[in-house]
Amino acid sequence: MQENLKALEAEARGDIEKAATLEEVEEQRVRYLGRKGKLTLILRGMKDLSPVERPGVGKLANEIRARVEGLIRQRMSVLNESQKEERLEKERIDVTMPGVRPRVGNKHPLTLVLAEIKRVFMGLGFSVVEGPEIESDYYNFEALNLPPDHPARDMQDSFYITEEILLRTHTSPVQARTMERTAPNVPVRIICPGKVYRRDADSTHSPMFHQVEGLVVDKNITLANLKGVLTLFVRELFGADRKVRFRPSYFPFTEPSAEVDISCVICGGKGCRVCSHTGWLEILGSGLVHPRVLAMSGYDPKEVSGFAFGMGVERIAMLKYGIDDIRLFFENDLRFLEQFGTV
Ligand code: 2U9
Repeated sequence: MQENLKALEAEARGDIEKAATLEEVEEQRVRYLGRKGKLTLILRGMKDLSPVERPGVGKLANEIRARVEGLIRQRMSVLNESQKEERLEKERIDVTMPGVRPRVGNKHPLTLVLAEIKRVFMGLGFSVVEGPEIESDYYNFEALNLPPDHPARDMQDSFYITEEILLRTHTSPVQARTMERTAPNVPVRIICPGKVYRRDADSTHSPMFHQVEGLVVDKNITLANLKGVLTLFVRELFGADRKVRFRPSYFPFTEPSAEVDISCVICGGKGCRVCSHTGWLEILGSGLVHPRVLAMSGYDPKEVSGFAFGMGVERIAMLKYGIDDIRLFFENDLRFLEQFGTV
């Protein structure tokens, strides 16, 4: 029995030394020390030995098991070490190689123009307020003094969802809601940017476009305040040497009303194709808030007055960058988008 054990130890030693990989060492561990391993079976057979033999054989078998376990550990650590070298060799990188430059995007021209518009008005103390794109007939039309038979309410011009609910056709309902919330004696000084929707589509009209509208309500607001603020705004956006002209107009929500023109950005006022040979470009609508609109939102028109204005962001961007087709903003053609600076 003792001879058998010694022979088994020699056999295990040879097998373990021959193992060339960690997997092969594991195979040998199972072969000798596993649940049905050769040494395990011998240890398990001890109970059949005579009480005289048992202590000597048992001691030897346990010593051999400890030595075989040691051999296995040792072989594993040797192989581990040499395989680590191989692994590190495979992972070697050349840190002097040039890197892969990530593609950097740039802001959409409408985002750039909107940021510029906000910057000017925030500098003048205006707050930015946003509101829902799905509106009720009341806030989109009625609160703005557009009577039920007004042509702007036509199904042909607006996207109706139900008889009473539609996609807003301007951001004016945001101002109406703000006035209603703050009346009767809190001053208002806000701009309202956002998407608006009209049933219109050609090179200068898109069914969805962006507006910024503004509203100031306080004691003693006059046409002089309107002219001062809008002249400053226009010169900030288009340059200090732009001429500005206020031309009488009509909107249901303002009285009096005025459209704002700037000297043509292309020809400087001499007359060209872009300004239809007038020397002027229309960029804004404006006016003093109609007393009925103030009253409907809870203000007393005898106590306060206000001015309001509105502009199309696409139109401003087209004039600023010399873009001749509004659809370019929404086609996402990189050849177009990449021409505008990163910020
Ligand atoms: C309230 C009171 C008054 C908003 C105004 C304009 C003039 C205007 C157009 C410009 C080009 C719309 O995008 S566009 O087609 N807007 O001319 N908008 S005054 O007046 C208001 C709004 C809300 C409560």
